[in-house]
Amino acid sequence: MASPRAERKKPGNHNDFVQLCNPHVAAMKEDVLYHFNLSTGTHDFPAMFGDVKFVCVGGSPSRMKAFIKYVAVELGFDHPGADYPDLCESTDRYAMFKVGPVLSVSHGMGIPSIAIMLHELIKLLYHARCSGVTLIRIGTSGGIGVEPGSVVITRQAVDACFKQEFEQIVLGKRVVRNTHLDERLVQELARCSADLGGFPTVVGNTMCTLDFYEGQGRLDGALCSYTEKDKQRYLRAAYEAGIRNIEMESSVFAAMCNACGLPAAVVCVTLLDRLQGDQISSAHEVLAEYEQRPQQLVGCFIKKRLAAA
Ligand code: R2B
Ligand code: URA
Repeated sequence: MASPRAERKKPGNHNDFVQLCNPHVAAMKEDVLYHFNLSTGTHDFPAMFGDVKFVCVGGSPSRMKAFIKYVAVELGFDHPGADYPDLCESTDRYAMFKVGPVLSVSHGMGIPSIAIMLHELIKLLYHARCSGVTLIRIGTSGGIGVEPGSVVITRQAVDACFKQEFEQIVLGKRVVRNTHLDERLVQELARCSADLGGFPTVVGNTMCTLDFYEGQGRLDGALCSYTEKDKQRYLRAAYEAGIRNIEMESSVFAAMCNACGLPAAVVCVTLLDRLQGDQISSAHEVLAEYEQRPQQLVGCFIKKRLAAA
């Protein structure tokens, strides 16, 4: 097994400039961030993004636009009717919005989609000479043994075998990266949840899978190779391993942020309890309200951090 060299920089602090784990980029005359439709040759990254301190990422473009609108009002940067242009013009691969020190970026579904976005996002922060940046993924998930609508703050991102690692094939070899997340952020976010009240929040492990259906032990996909009993056994073993929710991006998010020394956190709401079923069938308004919960928690966190700065 190949081990990544020179990774796992010390955790960032507020004077840390964003660094890459790739010596080749510094030597490039121009860097085209293809999926953002942004380039160092055509855009002034330090002017556009140099003041970014908080980057929030989430699956859907509309949710990330709603987040920037919410946070702009919450932090007193703007009025409720303000609109925000998508900074990734002429591409719909990802969407990006900014207000003050907060950047909000969509990443699509699954590990490959978020990984591509994160390569370009971390390079963007590096080219912009950003320092003291915190990254938070806000999203949805399936809960295990928790009330639907609960927010899970991830302590450890684990794979489908409950291991705290992210494996990728690089040049034909297995590379395994650590999925360490920042414990201080976990505690800060948990305190925000206590301050906010209003919805249940738990700190627990998050399982990251490659698929929504069989990969998460669902019985309702187009394929299913196991029984209800097998599914229950697996999900209960996951619960015993401290896993409280399942989603599809946390492991590579944690691994990439960790390798680049960026403090990172994952905050996901649970849409259902997977011990009780597989289908997400709650009313649209119920799900829409659930989806606002991670936004509220992270809005509160940013507000407190800015007040303390
Ligand atoms: C949560 O929800 C999506 C699947 O519905 C996926 O992106 C995830 O992690
Ligand atoms: N997202 C997931 O990945 N799984 C769920 O069950 C719900 C949302």
